[in-house]
Amino acid sequence: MEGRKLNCSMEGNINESRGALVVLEGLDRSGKSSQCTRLVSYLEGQGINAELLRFPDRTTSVGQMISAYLTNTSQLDDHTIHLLFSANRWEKRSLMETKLKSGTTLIVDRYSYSGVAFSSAKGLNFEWCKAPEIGLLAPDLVAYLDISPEKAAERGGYGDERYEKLEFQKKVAQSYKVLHDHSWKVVDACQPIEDVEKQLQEMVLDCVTECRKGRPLSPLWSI
Ligand code: DGP
Repeated sequence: MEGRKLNCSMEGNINESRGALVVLEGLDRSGKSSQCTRLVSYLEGQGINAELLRFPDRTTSVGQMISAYLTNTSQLDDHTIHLLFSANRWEKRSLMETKLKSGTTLIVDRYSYSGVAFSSAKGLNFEWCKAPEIGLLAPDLVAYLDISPEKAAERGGYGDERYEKLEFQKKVAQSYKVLHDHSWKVVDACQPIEDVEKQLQEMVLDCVTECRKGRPLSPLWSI
């Protein structure tokens, strides 16, 4: 996927078996969170060590600032909150690398792509949005749960958080279109939940097999 060049901390990892870094992306209400939970249970049932991570991780002190912003309890400049979301991923980077190298597959609910899609939807420069994400771990698989903003909005409605508005989600959908590349696996999120689940299981199993063979870890968006 992104940047095949290895940085120093990742060298020595070539051909060593490891867990897979799998990211699920999509609009709010696309079904990501349920599918992430189901995937972890499925993998565990197959005897594969797997853990669920989600970004933002609201349990850290940075995450609590993000949560206050999302729930409209605090106001922050768009650039500032962008960097906080990124910092929230950076604070987990080394733990993620350790887990992957120890053979644990990570199923991640949102990652840097959300960072760029949501902030650029507010009008921030695309390349500026990508910059703080450079050097995080590149996912082995990005699965995009594809649903139109209108259909997503019909799914039980949005909550009260800052970005859960149809007009804004339309802009996020546009940003995801610009951001996505040929390596992403696009899954039709309007299918029955079990069909989405089955497709994800197949692609994740393939990915886990590849990583067990020793696919090297690489940095995201390396320059
Ligand atoms: P979630 O917990 O997945 O519902 O995410 C909370 C909200 O934050 C959701 O509307 C998507 C948005 N979001 C997630 N990651 C980022 C990010 O890195 N940057 C920005 N600006 N928004 C994000």
